[in-house]
Amino acid sequence: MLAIFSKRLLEKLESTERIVVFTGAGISAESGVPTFRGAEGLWNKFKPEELANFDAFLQNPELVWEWYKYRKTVMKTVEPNPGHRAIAEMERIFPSAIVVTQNIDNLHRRAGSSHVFELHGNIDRNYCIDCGQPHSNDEIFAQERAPRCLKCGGMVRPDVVWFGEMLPVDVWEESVKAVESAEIFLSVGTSGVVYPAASLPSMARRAGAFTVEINIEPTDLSGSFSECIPGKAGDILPQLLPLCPQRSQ
Ligand code: BJW
Ligand code: ZN
Repeated sequence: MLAIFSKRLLEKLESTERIVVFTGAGISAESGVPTFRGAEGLWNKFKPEELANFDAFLQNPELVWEWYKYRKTVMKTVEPNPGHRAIAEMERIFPSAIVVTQNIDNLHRRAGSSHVFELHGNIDRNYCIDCGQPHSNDEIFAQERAPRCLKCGGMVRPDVVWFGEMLPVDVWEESVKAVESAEIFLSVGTSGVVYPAASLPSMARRAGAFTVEINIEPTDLSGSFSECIPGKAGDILPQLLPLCPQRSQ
């Protein structure tokens, strides 16, 4: 579908150096990674409170690991899509472009983005909750049941951020710094319901950024953006790219 971009956005792009792209599960939907919420969301089938918090993990590690092993397997088979690639391309136009993502799927890095802040961890990493020993996915998959630490026998968990857990402090602080100095802030494919990540768009706007939401449907946060562009990330972003300054010269 042909996207129409506002004059205001195109003018902003002409004069901008600092751009932050904030992403959620929607950017990876077109790669075949299920989103969390919505009609096709993961949590129509699984309850978040059963799976994405530490107490649930302690009570039912087998169930939680079944879910994560399934998702690790899915993520091995998927590839970055045109949305991820367009964001990576932006680095050629805006060398200081930063991606702040809630996703744990590695697809931004695999698409070529080099400045990626992962707010909710990374599904490729695992660690022992007792001694901190990292464990590779091969070590995880070699164990049929919920994996145990090869060093101390403790429980191993995926290195992702569950409800009630702090985001990695350094990643959060760097993200806030980038967001507060952004001139353009693009929010792509997130429902904006999970905090503190969902506070970043309003933080950007308060600090003076021109903020844009790209989503297939309105979100709780839509009213707080400078403008909203309805549509799929993989459609909209590749159309926006050639309109960025250096590429049109
Ligand atoms: C497309 C598209 C296409 C589709 N193109 N678009 C009460 C009030 C306020 C806050 C709280 C509260 N009670 C608890 C809290 C805090 C809690 C929270 O926010 N809860 C709310 C749900 C109420 N937050 C936390 O606990 C966080 N930590 C924290 O606050 O620490 C401080 C603290 C410490 C101690 C005690 C208390 C507080 C941690 C949050 C961790 C979130 N973790 C997860 C799981 C990660 C691991 C894993 O993947 O397994 O992160 S939850 C899940 O949601 C995941 C995501 O990153 C996150 C956000 O989801 P996202 O990306 O927005 O996906 P969806 O599915 O929701 O949306 C997809 C969107 O894409 C939709 O809008 C579609 O329309 C769109 N879309 N296709 C464009 N092609
Ligand atoms: Zn251990």
